[in-house]
Amino acid sequence: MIRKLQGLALTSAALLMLSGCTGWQSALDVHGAAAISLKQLILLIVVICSIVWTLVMIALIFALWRKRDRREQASGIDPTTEPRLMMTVVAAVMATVVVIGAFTILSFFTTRTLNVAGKDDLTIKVRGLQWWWDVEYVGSMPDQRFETANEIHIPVGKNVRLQLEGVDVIHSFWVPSLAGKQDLIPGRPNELIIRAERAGVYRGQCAEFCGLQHAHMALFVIAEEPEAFEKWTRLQRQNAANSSGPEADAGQQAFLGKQCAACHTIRGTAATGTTGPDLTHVGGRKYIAAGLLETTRGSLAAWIADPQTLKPGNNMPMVPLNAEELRSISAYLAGLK
Ligand code: HEC
Ligand SMILES: [Cu+2]
Repeated sequence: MIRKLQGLALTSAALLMLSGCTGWQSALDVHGAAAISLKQLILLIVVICSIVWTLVMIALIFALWRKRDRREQASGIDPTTEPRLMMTVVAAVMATVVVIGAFTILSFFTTRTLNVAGKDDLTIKVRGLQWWWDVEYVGSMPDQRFETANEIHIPVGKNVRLQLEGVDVIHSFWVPSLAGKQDLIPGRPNELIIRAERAGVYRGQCAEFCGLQHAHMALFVIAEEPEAFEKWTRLQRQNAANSSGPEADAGQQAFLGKQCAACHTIRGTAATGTTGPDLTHVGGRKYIAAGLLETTRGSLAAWIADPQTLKPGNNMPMVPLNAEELRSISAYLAGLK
């Protein structure tokens, strides 16, 4: 009975671990150029190391076996086998040097393919803050510039240069299906080129412990066909939608009248704060609070009513609102598509 239970526990633990290898956030489920070459490298290293391990184990068992056969012979080293022993040791040392040398060369060339000196089609600035991602599309003209948060749209098959910088502490940008990790360090800009080979939503996560809500610092890369991407950028460049209806109007008034506007920007209104995410098109994003909640009118209301219970320690204070204000503000923000 206990055996059975142990077996069951082991199997389910193994399955649980393996289930981490697929899905929208896995270094083994790859859809980006960099992630593909990293996966090839790691598979190659695992296969070669497995072969080496098996050979060593066979040699060890063989040696133990022979020793048992000869235990009766009291003699020490047999002079006839000594040269052979020497040869074996030299061969093993050489094989080790060759394998490690090959790994070094392969890693070097793989790292070169991740080179940020390559050509890019689009540049995006990504700033890491406790505990969300500020995303700025730079563009060649000032009117092409816009900001969003926690969600990066990119066109499929294009090289996208990410300029990464930490604002408060060190964070790390990691979207396992697309590329390796890159740190965001205050005062020292880093770069990373990502390219998605297939349309889809890829989840990423801050990969450097950055404080209390480090685990709630997710981001999403949405790779789209070029037309869909163009459509999205055109929409993002626009100012916030004119509030539709009396409830949203009241919501806008309440938003601008409270502290919200001191921390958040809604382009096209008097709200120009920069401490928190740009909310110009917040209703069109899949998630709020860096992957914590799916964006719905209800989750917006829950967040605004009490951000400190949902994400303790985050930098948005609880702003006292009456029920009417809470209702209208969440209606207004949900409508900002
Ligand atoms: C002191 C600055 C500050 C004030 C005041 C403030 N916020 Fe925030 N807000 C933030 C920060 C910082 C975040 C990001 C929190 C996180 O994800 O860790 C945030 C996140 C949000 C989000 C989620 C956005 C997203 O895309 O993730 C919404 C919606 C929001 N705030 C609405 C409001 C409203 C409405 C008010 C006024 C009632 C308000 N905020 C007041 C700083 C502030
Ligand atoms: Cu972080």
